[in-house]
Amino acid sequence: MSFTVTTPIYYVNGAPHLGHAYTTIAADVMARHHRQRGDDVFFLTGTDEHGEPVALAAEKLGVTPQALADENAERFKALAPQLGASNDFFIRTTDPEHKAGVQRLLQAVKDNGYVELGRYEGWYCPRCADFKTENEVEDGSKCPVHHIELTRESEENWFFKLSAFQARLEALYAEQPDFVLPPARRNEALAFIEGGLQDVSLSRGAKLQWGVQVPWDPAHVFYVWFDALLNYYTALEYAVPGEDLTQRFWPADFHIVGKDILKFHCVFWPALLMAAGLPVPRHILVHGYLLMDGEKMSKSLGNVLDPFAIIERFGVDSLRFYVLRDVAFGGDGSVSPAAFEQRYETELANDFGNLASRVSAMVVKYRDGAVPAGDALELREDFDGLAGEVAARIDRGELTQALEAIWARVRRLNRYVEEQAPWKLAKDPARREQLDVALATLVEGLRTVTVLLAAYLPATAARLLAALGAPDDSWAAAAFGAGAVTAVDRLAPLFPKHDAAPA
Ligand code: ME8
Repeated sequence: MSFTVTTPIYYVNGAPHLGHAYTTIAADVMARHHRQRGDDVFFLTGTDEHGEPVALAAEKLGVTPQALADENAERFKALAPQLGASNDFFIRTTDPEHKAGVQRLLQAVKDNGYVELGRYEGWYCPRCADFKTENEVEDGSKCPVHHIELTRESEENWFFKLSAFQARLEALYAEQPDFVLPPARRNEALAFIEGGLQDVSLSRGAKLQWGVQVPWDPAHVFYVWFDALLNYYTALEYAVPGEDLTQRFWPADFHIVGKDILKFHCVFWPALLMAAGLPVPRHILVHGYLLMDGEKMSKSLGNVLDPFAIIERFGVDSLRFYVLRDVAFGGDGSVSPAAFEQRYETELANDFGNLASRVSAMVVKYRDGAVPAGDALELREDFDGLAGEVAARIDRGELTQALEAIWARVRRLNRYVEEQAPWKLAKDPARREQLDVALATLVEGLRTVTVLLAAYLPATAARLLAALGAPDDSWAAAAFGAGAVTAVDRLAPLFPKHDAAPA
């Protein structure tokens, strides 16, 4: 089976922050999970380089948009490996192949009869690059995302006939009830559609030159959102030189996006694909905001928390874990250095790290590192169906719930240590067999949760599985009882304690 997952392509008007890292981490968990299942995976991320958000930021800095794009695209490109992200390609919308693809696909949309000339009159947010409808406006004339005064635009434009897709979009939502996930976001998107669709600007005229030229009207560039959305498709045409991956990887399985760009992905995007005669994606997975002091982090608000500082001090896996654990994926949630530290100490260092250290130390102490053989294992019923549940939850975009299902077993294993008290069993020669069973159960339980956690904590899982001599992290190996660890060494702490709060 093939599996395609994408992040939004990020604007290069500023540096990457935790909000961007969040979506990239979520997409990476899905990509890694599907590789574990043996799927043929394509994971795409990249940068959105045209339009007003970038042109205005460059103007402010006194540099050309291209220079700003070149500088910041490098920073976003470097972010992916720093997050442990296993993306297969990094697209930049200034790539000549992408630009040619945009021109070809939008020409097809026009040839199919879905483009006409019109005049736009209304509100516009230059930071969102979004033409706001009256009911999207805050306090009469402000952007609900950036809280800045919107501009009043009146411009002759090419329009995309979005209104022609009202019925087809309603049918799509009826036939594919999980097209948008989670269900609350689906209802929001559907309500927008049912509220009545208006045609939308497809191009910008004289006011903006930084974009992909409209082939049938060279004085215009395409409105940045149409250029940007098409990245998900054009990337497949040139990610591998000389090969067209569209047959293999289109339609995408999951586009993961923040709720700020729901309208573009859940409404414009499927309509645009229909207009171009292309299949629509299987799912749009919409998550909420990471909040600091109750406000969405964003480059333009300037209240950013630096993911790099956390990675440097605590390791990348702890950041991946924290953001997917502390905020239920889909909803909004506050993040803070104090909450990070709390999760790190109590869950990574204590629940999981200590479990691994204790189990390995006990096998070394009581059995000279040899794991008792035989398949007399306890806790089978606690692990029964777990891998299936985790996979099913990830397939519904429930990344936090899947992680919680695994973590419940980490806690179960810790309780089992207390129940069994191997240090007492070891003192009683008559209970030698029970000690064997307890140690074998703990090693197998530890191995199983580690395989299940590999998509979330890839570096830690690889290290731990290697130390257990059981590097197989395929989904078959995620079944309790599937492994055969024969020996363990004493492990160094997986998540060392830190004294001071993170920067
Ligand atoms: O919108 N909490 O780019 P962008 C959670 N170029 N996620 C956040 C976040 C926060 N505080 N801040 C940002 C654009 N994000 C367009 C997208 S796609 C064809 C074009 C994440 O740089 C989240 O995924 O403003 C959000 O949707 C995205 O970054 C916006 O990034």
